[in-house]
Amino acid sequence: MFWDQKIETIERTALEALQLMRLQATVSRVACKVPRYQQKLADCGTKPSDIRSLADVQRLPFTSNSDLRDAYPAGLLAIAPDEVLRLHTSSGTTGKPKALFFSANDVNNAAELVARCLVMTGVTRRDVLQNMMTYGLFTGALVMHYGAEKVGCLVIPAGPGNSEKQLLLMQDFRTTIVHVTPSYALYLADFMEKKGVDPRKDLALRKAFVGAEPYTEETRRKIEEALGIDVYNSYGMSEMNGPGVAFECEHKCGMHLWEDNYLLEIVDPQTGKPLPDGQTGELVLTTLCREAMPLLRYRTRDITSIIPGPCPCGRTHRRLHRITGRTDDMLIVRGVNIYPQQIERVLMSLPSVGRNYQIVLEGLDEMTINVELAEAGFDGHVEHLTRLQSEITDRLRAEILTKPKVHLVPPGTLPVSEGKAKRVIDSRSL
Ligand code: DLL
Repeated sequence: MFWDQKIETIERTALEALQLMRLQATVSRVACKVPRYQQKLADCGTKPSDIRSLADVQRLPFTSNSDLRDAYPAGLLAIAPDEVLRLHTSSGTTGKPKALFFSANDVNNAAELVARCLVMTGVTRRDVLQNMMTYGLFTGALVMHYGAEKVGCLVIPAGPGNSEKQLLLMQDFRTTIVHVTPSYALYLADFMEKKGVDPRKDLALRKAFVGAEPYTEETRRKIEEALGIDVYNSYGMSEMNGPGVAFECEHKCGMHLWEDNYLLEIVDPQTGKPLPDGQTGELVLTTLCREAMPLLRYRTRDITSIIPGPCPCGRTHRRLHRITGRTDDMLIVRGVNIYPQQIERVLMSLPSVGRNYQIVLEGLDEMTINVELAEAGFDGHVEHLTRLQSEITDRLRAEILTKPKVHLVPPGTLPVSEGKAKRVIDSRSL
Protein backbone atom coordinates (compact mmCIF):
# COMPACT_ATOMS: atom_id res chain seq x y z
CA MET A 1 0.00 0.00 0.00
CA PHE A 2 1.25 3.44 -0.92
CA TRP A 3 0.32 6.95 0.15
CA ASP A 4 2.08 8.56 -2.82
CA GLN A 5 3.14 5.72 -5.10
CA LYS A 6 4.65 7.94 -7.79
CA ILE A 7 7.20 9.56 -5.52
CA GLU A 8 7.76 6.50 -3.32
CA THR A 9 8.72 4.35 -6.32
CA ILE A 10 10.35 7.07 -8.45
CA GLU A 11 13.27 5.84 -10.60
CA ARG A 12 16.65 6.64 -9.12
CA THR A 13 17.74 8.86 -12.02
CA ALA A 14 14.58 10.96 -11.75
CA LEU A 15 14.97 11.04 -7.96
CA GLU A 16 18.55 12.26 -8.26
CA ALA A 17 17.54 14.97 -10.74
CA LEU A 18 14.85 16.13 -8.32
CA GLN A 19 17.34 16.09 -5.45
CA LEU A 20 19.81 18.21 -7.38
CA MET A 21 17.17 20.77 -8.27
CA ARG A 22 16.04 20.97 -4.66
CA LEU A 23 19.59 21.09 -3.32
CA GLN A 24 20.40 24.03 -5.59
CA ALA A 25 17.25 25.83 -4.47
CA THR A 26 18.06 25.17 -0.80
CA VAL A 27 21.63 26.44 -1.10
CA SER A 28 20.43 29.57 -2.92
CA ARG A 29 17.77 30.14 -0.30
CA VAL A 30 20.17 30.01 2.68
CA ALA A 31 22.83 31.99 0.81
CA CYS A 32 20.33 34.73 0.29
CA LYS A 33 18.32 34.63 3.54
CA VAL A 34 20.55 33.40 6.36
CA PRO A 35 23.62 35.47 7.26
CA ARG A 36 25.15 32.59 9.23
CA TYR A 37 25.08 30.41 6.14
CA GLN A 38 26.40 33.25 3.98
CA GLN A 39 29.37 33.32 6.32
CA LYS A 40 29.80 29.54 6.40
CA LEU A 41 29.61 29.31 2.60
CA ALA A 42 32.13 32.12 2.26
CA ASP A 43 34.44 30.36 4.76
CA CYS A 44 34.60 27.30 2.55
CA GLY A 45 34.69 29.31 -0.66
CA THR A 46 31.49 27.86 -2.12
CA LYS A 47 28.92 29.78 -4.13
CA PRO A 48 25.43 28.44 -4.93
CA SER A 49 26.43 28.25 -8.61
CA ASP A 50 29.18 25.73 -7.67
CA ILE A 51 26.56 23.08 -6.95
CA ARG A 52 26.29 21.38 -10.35
CA SER A 53 25.96 17.75 -9.30
CA LEU A 54 24.96 15.84 -6.17
CA ALA A 55 28.62 15.07 -5.49
CA ASP A 56 29.14 18.82 -5.05
CA VAL A 57 27.33 18.52 -1.71
CA GLN A 58 30.81 17.91 -0.34
CA ARG A 59 31.69 21.49 -1.14
CA LEU A 60 29.10 22.63 1.38
CA PRO A 61 29.87 23.29 5.04
CA PHE A 62 28.64 20.97 7.79
CA THR A 63 26.07 22.22 10.29
CA SER A 64 26.51 21.00 13.85
CA ASN A 65 24.50 20.82 16.99
CA SER A 66 26.38 23.82 18.34
CA ASP A 67 25.58 25.88 15.23
CA LEU A 68 21.93 25.47 16.15
CA ARG A 69 22.51 26.31 19.79
CA ASP A 70 24.57 29.38 18.89
CA ALA A 71 21.84 30.51 16.51
CA TYR A 72 19.20 30.30 19.24
CA PRO A 73 16.57 31.66 19.11
CA ALA A 74 16.17 32.66 15.46
CA GLY A 75 19.61 32.91 13.85
CA LEU A 76 18.88 30.25 11.23
CA LEU A 77 15.43 31.42 10.22
CA ALA A 78 15.10 31.66 6.43
CA ILE A 79 11.60 33.16 6.17
CA ALA A 80 9.98 36.33 7.49
CA PRO A 81 8.91 35.96 11.14
CA ASP A 82 5.24 36.42 10.25
CA GLU A 83 5.44 33.45 7.90
CA VAL A 84 6.38 31.07 10.71
CA LEU A 85 3.49 28.82 11.66
CA ARG A 86 4.94 26.63 14.35
CA LEU A 87 7.84 26.37 16.78
CA HIS A 88 9.30 23.21 18.26
CA THR A 89 12.42 22.86 20.34
CA SER A 90 14.76 19.95 20.73
CA SER A 91 14.18 17.70 23.68
CA GLY A 92 16.28 16.69 26.59
CA THR A 93 19.71 18.08 25.76
CA THR A 94 21.77 20.06 28.20
CA GLY A 95 22.51 23.75 27.75
CA LYS A 96 20.62 25.97 25.36
CA PRO A 97 17.80 24.32 23.44
CA LYS A 98 17.57 24.30 19.67
CA ALA A 99 14.65 26.19 18.17
CA LEU A 100 13.05 24.69 15.07
CA PHE A 101 10.67 26.71 12.93
CA PHE A 102 8.04 25.49 10.50
CA SER A 103 6.28 27.37 7.68
CA ALA A 104 2.78 26.32 6.59
CA ASN A 105 4.33 24.19 3.85
CA ASP A 106 6.75 22.62 6.33
CA VAL A 107 3.87 21.62 8.63
CA ASN A 108 1.97 20.11 5.72
CA ASN A 109 5.02 18.42 4.28
CA ALA A 110 5.97 16.85 7.62
CA ALA A 111 2.46 15.38 7.85
CA GLU A 112 2.71 14.07 4.26
CA LEU A 113 5.92 12.22 5.08
CA VAL A 114 4.37 10.67 8.18
CA ALA A 115 1.35 9.64 6.11
CA ARG A 116 3.70 7.84 3.70
CA CYS A 117 5.28 6.03 6.65
CA LEU A 118 2.00 4.92 8.15
CA VAL A 119 0.42 3.70 4.93
CA MET A 120 3.61 1.79 4.13
CA THR A 121 2.97 -0.39 7.20
CA GLY A 122 -0.65 -0.96 6.20
CA VAL A 123 -2.41 1.78 8.20
CA THR A 124 -5.86 2.81 6.92
CA ARG A 125 -8.56 5.24 8.03
CA ARG A 126 -10.11 2.41 10.04
CA ASP A 127 -7.16 2.41 12.43
CA VAL A 128 -7.17 3.97 15.88
CA LEU A 129 -3.78 5.42 16.80
CA GLN A 130 -3.04 6.11 20.45
CA ASN A 131 -0.24 8.63 20.51
CA MET A 132 1.83 8.11 23.66
CA MET A 133 4.58 10.59 22.80
CA THR A 134 4.83 13.86 24.71
CA TYR A 135 2.65 16.64 23.31
CA GLY A 136 4.25 20.07 23.44
CA LEU A 137 7.56 21.43 22.26
CA PHE A 138 8.76 17.92 21.33
CA THR A 139 8.02 17.08 17.68
CA GLY A 140 7.29 13.42 18.47
CA ALA A 141 3.59 13.71 19.24
CA LEU A 142 2.33 16.60 17.11
CA VAL A 143 4.04 15.68 13.86
CA MET A 144 2.79 12.08 14.13
CA HIS A 145 -0.66 13.40 15.08
CA TYR A 146 -1.01 15.52 11.94
CA GLY A 147 0.27 12.72 9.71
CA ALA A 148 -2.14 10.16 11.15
CA GLU A 149 -5.03 12.60 10.75
CA LYS A 150 -4.06 13.04 7.12
CA VAL A 151 -4.48 9.29 6.64
CA GLY A 152 -7.84 9.58 8.36
CA CYS A 153 -7.16 7.50 11.47
CA LEU A 154 -8.88 8.23 14.73
CA VAL A 155 -6.03 9.77 16.73
CA ILE A 156 -6.13 9.61 20.51
CA PRO A 157 -3.77 12.30 21.90
CA ALA A 158 -3.03 10.33 25.05
CA GLY A 159 0.51 11.58 25.68
CA PRO A 160 2.87 9.45 27.77
CA GLY A 161 2.45 7.93 31.23
CA ASN A 162 -0.65 7.23 33.30
CA SER A 163 -0.70 3.61 32.27
CA GLU A 164 -4.05 2.92 33.93
CA LYS A 165 -5.64 5.53 31.67
CA GLN A 166 -3.73 4.29 28.61
CA LEU A 167 -5.11 0.83 29.14
CA LEU A 168 -8.64 2.12 29.58
CA LEU A 169 -8.39 4.12 26.35
CA MET A 170 -7.03 1.09 24.53
CA GLN A 171 -9.89 -1.06 25.77
CA ASP A 172 -12.72 1.43 25.30
CA PHE A 173 -11.73 2.79 21.89
CA ARG A 174 -10.25 -0.41 20.46
CA THR A 175 -6.82 1.10 19.80
CA THR A 176 -5.07 -0.70 16.94
CA ILE A 177 -1.75 1.18 16.94
CA VAL A 178 0.40 2.82 19.57
CA HIS A 179 3.11 5.38 18.93
CA VAL A 180 5.55 5.00 21.76
CA THR A 181 9.16 5.02 22.92
CA PRO A 182 10.76 1.59 23.35
CA SER A 183 11.20 2.10 27.09
CA TYR A 184 7.55 2.97 27.62
CA ALA A 185 6.42 0.09 25.41
CA LEU A 186 8.33 -2.32 27.66
CA TYR A 187 6.90 -0.71 30.75
CA LEU A 188 3.35 -0.97 29.38
CA ALA A 189 3.86 -4.65 28.62
CA ASP A 190 4.86 -5.19 32.26
CA PHE A 191 1.95 -3.15 33.46
CA MET A 192 -0.53 -5.23 31.47
CA GLU A 193 1.00 -8.42 32.78
CA LYS A 194 0.53 -7.19 36.35
CA LYS A 195 -3.05 -6.19 35.66
CA GLY A 196 -3.79 -9.60 34.17
CA VAL A 197 -4.55 -8.08 30.76
CA ASP A 198 -3.72 -10.32 27.82
CA PRO A 199 -3.17 -7.94 24.89
CA ARG A 200 -3.76 -10.73 22.36
CA LYS A 201 -7.23 -11.47 23.73
CA ASP A 202 -8.34 -8.34 25.52
CA LEU A 203 -7.12 -5.60 23.16
CA ALA A 204 -7.37 -4.79 19.44
CA LEU A 205 -3.70 -3.78 19.26
CA ARG A 206 -1.88 -4.77 16.03
CA LYS A 207 1.11 -2.47 15.62
CA ALA A 208 3.45 -0.13 17.43
CA PHE A 209 5.52 2.63 15.90
CA VAL A 210 8.55 2.75 18.11
CA GLY A 211 11.27 5.35 18.04
CA ALA A 212 12.67 8.58 19.49
CA GLU A 213 15.50 6.69 21.18
CA PRO A 214 17.84 3.89 20.15
CA TYR A 215 16.85 0.31 20.79
CA THR A 216 17.98 -3.07 19.62
CA GLU A 217 16.48 -5.85 17.53
CA GLU A 218 16.23 -7.88 20.76
CA THR A 219 14.10 -5.15 22.34
CA ARG A 220 11.88 -5.08 19.27
CA ARG A 221 11.33 -8.83 19.64
CA LYS A 222 10.63 -8.49 23.35
CA ILE A 223 7.94 -5.85 22.71
CA GLU A 224 6.45 -7.85 19.84
CA GLU A 225 6.23 -11.01 21.92
CA ALA A 226 4.92 -9.32 25.04
CA LEU A 227 2.17 -7.43 23.21
CA GLY A 228 1.52 -9.81 20.30
CA ILE A 229 2.00 -7.05 17.72
CA ASP A 230 4.28 -5.86 14.91
CA VAL A 231 6.80 -3.21 15.89
CA TYR A 232 8.01 -0.82 13.19
CA ASN A 233 11.11 1.24 13.70
CA SER A 234 10.47 4.97 13.34
CA TYR A 235 13.35 7.41 13.00
CA GLY A 236 13.48 11.16 12.93
CA MET A 237 14.73 14.25 14.68
CA SER A 238 13.43 17.72 15.41
CA GLU A 239 15.97 19.36 13.09
CA MET A 240 14.45 17.37 10.18
CA ASN A 241 10.73 17.91 11.08
CA GLY A 242 10.54 15.22 13.78
CA PRO A 243 9.23 11.69 13.15
CA GLY A 244 8.74 10.61 9.53
CA VAL A 245 12.32 10.94 8.27
CA ALA A 246 12.85 7.18 7.92
CA PHE A 247 10.51 4.31 8.70
CA GLU A 248 10.26 0.59 8.16
CA CYS A 249 7.93 -0.85 5.55
CA GLU A 250 6.07 -4.13 5.95
CA HIS A 251 9.31 -6.09 5.39
CA LYS A 252 10.93 -4.61 8.49
CA CYS A 253 14.40 -4.75 6.98
CA GLY A 254 15.76 -1.24 7.35
CA MET A 255 14.10 2.16 7.34
CA HIS A 256 13.33 3.90 4.05
CA LEU A 257 14.62 7.45 4.26
CA TRP A 258 12.57 9.87 2.17
CA GLU A 259 15.28 10.96 -0.21
CA ASP A 260 13.14 13.45 -2.10
CA ASN A 261 13.11 15.45 1.17
CA TYR A 262 16.53 14.68 2.64
CA LEU A 263 19.89 14.31 0.97
CA LEU A 264 21.64 11.50 2.74
CA GLU A 265 25.34 10.99 3.40
CA ILE A 266 27.21 8.59 5.66
CA VAL A 267 30.54 10.03 6.73
CA ASP A 268 33.46 8.96 8.83
CA PRO A 269 32.74 10.72 12.14
CA GLN A 270 36.40 11.60 12.64
CA THR A 271 37.34 12.87 9.20
CA GLY A 272 33.92 13.87 7.79
CA LYS A 273 34.81 12.02 4.57
CA PRO A 274 32.00 10.15 2.76
CA LEU A 275 31.67 6.39 3.17
CA PRO A 276 30.20 4.01 0.58
CA ASP A 277 26.82 2.25 0.96
CA GLY A 278 27.06 -0.59 3.48
CA GLN A 279 29.74 1.03 5.63
CA THR A 280 28.92 2.27 9.10
CA GLY A 281 29.39 5.91 9.96
CA GLU A 282 27.61 9.09 10.97
CA LEU A 283 24.41 10.06 9.21
CA VAL A 284 24.53 13.54 7.69
CA LEU A 285 21.35 15.06 6.29
CA THR A 286 20.58 18.09 4.15
CA THR A 287 16.98 19.26 4.02
CA LEU A 288 15.67 19.56 0.46
CA CYS A 289 12.19 20.96 1.08
CA ARG A 290 12.24 22.85 4.36
CA GLU A 291 11.40 26.52 3.97
CA ALA A 292 11.55 28.00 7.47
CA MET A 293 14.83 26.51 8.53
CA PRO A 294 16.78 24.62 5.89
CA LEU A 295 19.92 22.87 7.13
CA LEU A 296 22.97 21.97 5.10
CA ARG A 297 24.84 18.76 5.91
CA TYR A 298 23.54 18.43 9.45
CA ARG A 299 25.73 16.17 11.57
CA THR A 300 23.10 13.99 13.25
CA ARG A 301 25.68 12.10 15.36
CA ASP A 302 23.61 8.98 14.74
CA ILE A 303 25.61 5.92 13.76
CA THR A 304 24.16 3.80 10.97
CA SER A 305 24.76 2.50 7.47
CA ILE A 306 22.88 2.34 4.19
CA ILE A 307 21.51 -1.09 3.35
CA PRO A 308 22.58 -1.70 -0.24
CA GLY A 309 20.19 -3.12 -2.82
CA PRO A 310 16.50 -2.83 -3.58
CA CYS A 311 13.70 -3.53 -1.09
CA PRO A 312 11.01 -6.06 -2.04
CA CYS A 313 8.34 -3.41 -1.33
CA GLY A 314 9.29 -1.56 -4.53
CA ARG A 315 10.16 1.73 -2.88
CA THR A 316 13.32 3.22 -4.36
CA HIS A 317 14.30 5.36 -1.38
CA ARG A 318 17.32 3.80 0.27
CA ARG A 319 17.12 2.10 3.65
CA LEU A 320 18.99 2.89 6.84
CA HIS A 321 20.15 0.22 9.18
CA ARG A 322 18.84 0.50 12.76
CA ILE A 323 20.72 3.27 14.60
CA THR A 324 23.38 1.56 16.68
CA GLY A 325 24.36 4.53 18.80
CA ARG A 326 25.41 8.15 18.66
CA THR A 327 28.86 9.55 18.23
CA ASP A 328 28.20 11.34 21.50
CA ASP A 329 26.56 8.68 23.68
CA MET A 330 29.63 6.60 23.48
CA LEU A 331 30.90 5.93 26.97
CA ILE A 332 34.55 5.50 27.73
CA VAL A 333 35.04 3.27 30.73
CA ARG A 334 38.56 2.36 31.74
CA GLY A 335 39.67 3.40 28.29
CA VAL A 336 37.19 1.17 26.50
CA ASN A 337 34.63 2.67 24.12
CA ILE A 338 31.19 1.37 24.93
CA TYR A 339 27.80 2.06 23.39
CA PRO A 340 24.82 1.54 25.71
CA GLN A 341 23.17 -0.46 22.91
CA GLN A 342 25.82 -3.16 23.26
CA ILE A 343 24.74 -3.66 26.86
CA GLU A 344 21.06 -3.61 25.94
CA ARG A 345 21.58 -6.22 23.23
CA VAL A 346 23.09 -8.65 25.74
CA LEU A 347 20.48 -8.01 28.43
CA MET A 348 17.44 -8.22 26.17
CA SER A 349 18.55 -11.51 24.69
CA LEU A 350 18.26 -13.21 28.11
CA PRO A 351 14.79 -14.47 29.01
CA SER A 352 15.35 -14.10 32.77
CA VAL A 353 16.05 -10.40 32.32
CA GLY A 354 13.08 -8.07 32.62
CA ARG A 355 12.38 -4.91 30.70
CA ASN A 356 14.37 -2.20 32.40
CA TYR A 357 17.99 -1.58 33.19
CA GLN A 358 20.27 1.25 34.17
CA ILE A 359 23.96 1.91 33.65
CA VAL A 360 25.56 3.73 36.56
CA LEU A 361 29.06 5.17 36.27
CA GLU A 362 30.61 6.48 39.44
CA GLY A 363 33.77 6.92 41.46
CA LEU A 364 36.93 6.40 39.52
CA ASP A 365 35.42 4.68 36.50
CA GLU A 366 33.25 2.08 38.24
CA MET A 367 30.46 0.68 36.10
CA THR A 368 27.41 -0.90 37.70
CA ILE A 369 24.53 -2.25 35.69
CA ASN A 370 21.24 -2.49 37.53
CA VAL A 371 19.17 -5.16 35.87
CA GLU A 372 15.49 -5.83 36.50
CA LEU A 373 14.57 -9.49 36.60
CA ALA A 374 11.65 -10.85 34.64
CA GLU A 375 8.69 -11.95 36.80
CA ALA A 376 9.45 -15.55 35.90
CA GLY A 377 13.18 -15.12 36.54
CA PHE A 378 12.61 -14.29 40.23
CA ASP A 379 12.06 -17.56 42.06
CA GLY A 380 13.69 -16.58 45.35
CA HIS A 381 16.49 -19.17 45.12
CA VAL A 382 19.71 -17.41 45.94
CA GLU A 383 21.86 -19.85 43.99
CA HIS A 384 19.80 -19.22 40.84
CA LEU A 385 20.28 -15.50 41.23
CA THR A 386 24.01 -15.88 41.78
CA ARG A 387 24.29 -18.04 38.67
CA LEU A 388 22.29 -15.56 36.61
CA GLN A 389 24.38 -12.68 37.90
CA SER A 390 27.62 -14.32 36.82
CA GLU A 391 26.17 -15.33 33.46
CA ILE A 392 25.14 -11.74 32.76
CA THR A 393 28.53 -10.46 33.93
CA ASP A 394 30.39 -12.90 31.67
CA ARG A 395 28.28 -12.11 28.64
CA LEU A 396 28.67 -8.40 29.18
CA ARG A 397 32.38 -8.73 29.59
CA ALA A 398 32.60 -10.64 26.31
CA GLU A 399 30.63 -7.88 24.57
CA ILE A 400 32.08 -4.69 26.07
CA LEU A 401 35.55 -5.97 26.93
CA THR A 402 35.43 -4.72 30.48
CA LYS A 403 33.86 -6.32 33.54
CA PRO A 404 30.92 -4.42 34.98
CA LYS A 405 29.33 -4.95 38.39
CA VAL A 406 25.90 -6.47 37.83
CA HIS A 407 23.21 -5.76 40.37
CA LEU A 408 19.95 -7.71 40.02
CA VAL A 409 16.80 -5.96 41.21
CA PRO A 410 13.17 -7.13 41.46
CA PRO A 411 10.83 -6.45 38.53
CA GLY A 412 9.36 -2.95 38.36
CA THR A 413 11.81 -1.31 40.76
CA LEU A 414 13.90 0.87 38.43
CA PRO A 415 12.57 4.34 37.59
CA VAL A 416 10.63 4.72 34.34
CA SER A 417 10.71 8.02 32.52
CA GLU A 418 7.70 9.32 30.63
CA GLY A 419 9.69 10.66 27.70
CA LYS A 420 13.01 9.36 26.52
CA ALA A 421 14.57 6.83 28.85
CA LYS A 422 17.54 7.92 30.89
CA ARG A 423 19.58 4.74 30.89
CA VAL A 424 22.96 6.14 31.84
CA ILE A 425 23.77 7.92 35.08
CA ASP A 426 27.27 9.25 34.91
CA SER A 427 28.53 10.74 38.14
CA ARG A 428 32.17 9.79 37.81
CA SER A 429 34.72 11.94 39.55
CA LEU A 430 37.27 11.63 36.77
O1 DLL B 1 13.02 11.96 18.76
C1 DLL B 1 11.79 12.61 16.77
C2 DLL B 1 11.03 11.33 16.82
C3 DLL B 1 9.90 11.24 17.58
C4 DLL B 1 11.43 10.24 16.09
C5 DLL B 1 9.16 10.07 17.60
C6 DLL B 1 10.71 9.07 16.09
C7 DLL B 1 9.57 8.97 16.87
P1 DLL B 1 14.60 14.51 18.79
O2 DLL B 1 14.04 14.68 20.16
O3 DLL B 1 15.18 15.68 18.11
O4 DLL B 1 13.50 13.98 17.81
O5 DLL B 1 15.69 13.36 18.90
C8 DLL B 1 16.33 12.90 17.74
O6 DLL B 1 16.61 10.71 18.73
O7 DLL B 1 19.01 11.99 16.43
C9 DLL B 1 18.36 9.84 17.43
O8 DLL B 1 19.55 9.94 18.17
C10 DLL B 1 17.22 9.48 18.34
N1 DLL B 1 16.22 8.66 17.64
C11 DLL B 1 15.04 9.02 17.13
N2 DLL B 1 14.42 7.95 16.58
C12 DLL B 1 15.24 6.89 16.72
C13 DLL B 1 15.20 5.50 16.36
C14 DLL B 1 12.81 12.79 17.90
N3 DLL B 1 14.17 4.95 15.75
C15 DLL B 1 17.31 11.81 18.11
N4 DLL B 1 16.27 4.75 16.66
C16 DLL B 1 17.94 11.20 16.89
C17 DLL B 1 17.34 5.27 17.27
C18 DLL B 1 16.40 7.35 17.39
N5 DLL B 1 17.44 6.55 17.66
